[in-house]
This record gives sequence, structure tokens and C-alpha cells, in this order.
Amino acid sequence: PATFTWDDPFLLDQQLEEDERMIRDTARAYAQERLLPRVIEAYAEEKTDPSIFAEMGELGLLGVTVPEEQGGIGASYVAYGLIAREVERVDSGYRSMMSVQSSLVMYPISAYGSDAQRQEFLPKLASGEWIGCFGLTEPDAGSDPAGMKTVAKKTDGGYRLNGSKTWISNAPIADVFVVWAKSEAHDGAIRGFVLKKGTKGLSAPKIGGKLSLRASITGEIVMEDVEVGEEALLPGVEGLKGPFGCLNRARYGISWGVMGAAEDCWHRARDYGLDRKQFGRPLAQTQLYQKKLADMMTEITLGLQASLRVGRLFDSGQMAPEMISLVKRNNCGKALDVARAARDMHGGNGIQIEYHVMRHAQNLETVNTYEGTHDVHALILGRAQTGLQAFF
Ligand code: TGC
Ligand code: FAD
Repeated sequence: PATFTWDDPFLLDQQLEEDERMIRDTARAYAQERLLPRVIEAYAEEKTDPSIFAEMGELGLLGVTVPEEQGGIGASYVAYGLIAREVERVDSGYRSMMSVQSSLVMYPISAYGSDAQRQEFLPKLASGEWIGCFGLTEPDAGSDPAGMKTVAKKTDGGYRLNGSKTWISNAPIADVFVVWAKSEAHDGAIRGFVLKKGTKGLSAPKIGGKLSLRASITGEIVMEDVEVGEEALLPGVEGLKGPFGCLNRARYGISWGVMGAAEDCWHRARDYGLDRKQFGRPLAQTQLYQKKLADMMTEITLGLQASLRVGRLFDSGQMAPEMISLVKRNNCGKALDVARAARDMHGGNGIQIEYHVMRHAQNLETVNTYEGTHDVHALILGRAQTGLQAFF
């Protein structure tokens, strides 16, 4: 029989293409060498470093699936997932910064934008010179974005937007705002608009006091009579399928990302159990500790294999959104279980920031909630198999 590789049980590495491995290695080196050393201070002080976007851009880690002629590198969805895994191995907030820029800002401009919008925005978003954000959620419309109140009214030569978005990643430091609004000129259909920082009536105050995702800044988007020209409208899509098309990509990336955070917790728990002795033996030599490590190894191995499969289906044009609900939901839930167990296995040290595991657990609370909560994805999967929708 072949030798068992404990940290890659199903030989995932072997299933990757050479260019995917190279992108993965670039992301891993950057995350470990440049992000890990600053995460404790960033998290403790709730400080977001905007220069991270330019650093990622320089390495080609932003918008990797965007075609080359539009400013991306035309890489596979598997490569995008591998980047998310490496960045989130350090912190979910850093992955959030990357995935909003890539899937929620560059993707809609690439897929639904005009040539002029692509030329104006994509190169600067790919280099990280400009930071983007995505406004869908509102104070009274979270799981049910169809209930949004933000409106765009037709003016001579453009639109006037009014409304507010909340819980928006990157918003307070953003240069580019992709926002979704009900457009009166399109029979009240949901349309996307690309707004620029500095436009009169547009502001993005920070939301403070988060006990999760503290390395990633979050804010509101307030629009008070924001006047834009026709060129701000994303011409290529109408209806909720616009924002959902972006969410499919971001949710898929999250399914990989959370496995990276879970792997970090698993490896740290294993190392801790090998070092720490109680009752005259390493913790890792007790049955309960080994059972927890076995559960972690199992869920992470299955979760990564599932995300790889969905990524390959994405790349071959066979992705169905329900596949993504399945892996987003399950991998987030399992990663949260792994992080909480790792916290417990570190004993008192587990609550200390230097041991990293509680930070991951706190972050994963957000990741389990955003981009469709664990239960909302259950309802999507329930509807898919019964034909009955149970949302309302
Ligand atoms: P429903 O009737 O199901 O669909 C309305 C229209 O949308 C189409 N559609 C999709 N298209 C593409 N991909 C998908 N995944 C799609 N899901 C639905 C659908 O075909 C239909 O099109 P059409 O042409 O027939 O009109 O819509 P519903 O109103 O019943 O919604 C159901 C529900 C609950 C599943 C949905 O609203 C939902 O997913 N809610 C969760 C909201 C959410 O995920 N918000 C995320 C906000 S962004 C965010 O969190 C970013 S955090 C990023 C970070 O920091 O990393
Ligand atoms: P609610 O929808 O009010 O849900 C509350 C609870 O009720 C949940 O448990 C939910 O599962 C449950 N529930 C809701 N409906 C049903 C139902 N029909 N049946 C059973 N249970 C139900 N949004 C953006 O647009 N852009 C961003 O960049 C962004 N970044 C975020 C960053 C952070 C740090 C956070 C916390 C959120 C972010 N969000 C963003 C918002 C996020 O997508 C929403 O928080 C999420 O969609 C849930 O909406 P809600 O908070 O309004 O909760």
C-alpha cells in the first residue's frame, strides 16, 4: 500500500494543475510571510491596512478569473479557491478583502459592464490601486435582498440614487462602489450601479464594535440624492440574478477559504497536543484528543475534495448554484466546529490571541452568516429537492 500523508490524506496536491500549484504557492508565501506577522495587531487594534490590496495586486492575486484582456489573468476557479484557502489560513478578514474585490467588484464589471467601464475600472482594481466594495444588504433587507428599499430615479442623462446599505466590507476605504438598487426607469427591476468615491451625497461610515472579522473594515453606504450619469449603470444584467451571479463566485471561494482557516486550527491543535504534557504524557496521546484530531482531518479532507470538485465543474461550465450552497454551508459549519474544538483543545491558552484559534473561531461566526446564512442555504437545498420554497 501507499504511504498515508496525514496533512493531505486524499492527495489533493496531486489533483492540481502545475499553474494552479504555482498560484497557490505564491499566495501561501505572501500570506505566511506578509500577512501572518501583522494579523495579531490588526485584529487586536481593529486596524485594516489598505496597502494589502496593492500588495496582492502586485502578485496578481486579485480578480484572477477575469480574462487577461480585461486586466485579470484568466486563471481557473480552482486557482481562485486555492488563493482563498491560503489567505484565510491566516485570517478570514484578509480573505474577505480579497474576495470582495475579485468576485463582487471585478466580476460584475467584467461580466455585466460596458467596455468603457471595464477599461476604466478593471486595471486599477486588479493592481489594487483602487479598492472596491459591494452593496446589497440593507438594514431591513439581509437574507431577503428582494426587499431592498434603495431606489434609482431617472434624471436627464442619468440617475439619482437614494437609500442605505449596511454591513458592507471595505466600504469606508473604498474607491469604487458596486451598489444594487430598484430602478424606476426599468419597471422597478434591480439594477447595478458603479459609483465613485467623492460623488456628492455618497458616504461610507465605519461600523465599529465588531467582535469578529476585526482585520477587515466594514461600513455602511449612505446615498442621499447621489446623481450619476448613464455610464454608471451596469448595462448587462437586470434582476436579482445580477448580484447572485457575483455571490455564486464569492460563496464558492468561501467554501475553500474556511477550509484554510480550519486547517490552521487543526495543525495548531495537533502541534499543541504533541508539545503539552498532562498526567505524564502528551495530550495528543489521549484517546479524546486523537478523536478530535481525527474528526478535524476527516471534515477538512472531505470539504476540500468537495470544493475542488465544484471548482472543476465551475471551470467546465457545469456549475449549478445549489452545488455552491452545499459546499458554502457545509464547509462553513464544519470549519466553525473545528475552530471551536481547537480552542477547547488549547485549554486556557486557547483564549489568547497569540494562539490564533479563538480569532479564527470568532471570524468564522461572520463567515457562517454572510453570503447567505447557514440556514438560508439549507432552505435553498430544501427547495431544490422538494420543489417547495419555505422562505415565506
Ligand atoms: P429567487 O426567486 O430564488 O430568485 C430571484 C432571481 O434570481 C435568480 N437566482 C440566481 N441566479 C444566479 N445565481 C443564483 N445563485 C441565483 N439564485 C437565484 C433566479 O433565477 C431568479 O431569476 P429570474 O430571472 O427568474 O428573476 O429569489 P428569492 O427572492 O426567493 O431569494 C431567495 C434567497 C433567500 C435564496 C436569496 O435571496 C438569498 O440567497 N439570500 C441570501 C442573501 C445573501 O447571500 N446576501 C449576501 C450579501 S453580500 C455579502 O454578504 C458579502 S460578504 C463578502 C465578504 O466580506 O467576503
Ligand atoms: P437576517 O436575514 O435578519 O437573519 C437573522 C437570522 O434569521 C439568521 O439566523 C437567518 O438564518 C434567519 N432567517 C432569515 N430568514 C429566514 C427564513 N426565511 N427562515 C428561517 N430562518 C431565517 N452584505 C453585503 O451586501 N456586502 C458586504 O460586503 C457584506 N459584508 C459583510 C461583512 C460582515 C462582517 C457581516 C457581518 C455581514 C456582511 N454582509 C454584507 C451582510 C450579510 O450578507 C448579511 O448579514 C446576511 O446576508 C444576513 O442578513 P441579516 O444580517 O440581515 O440577517
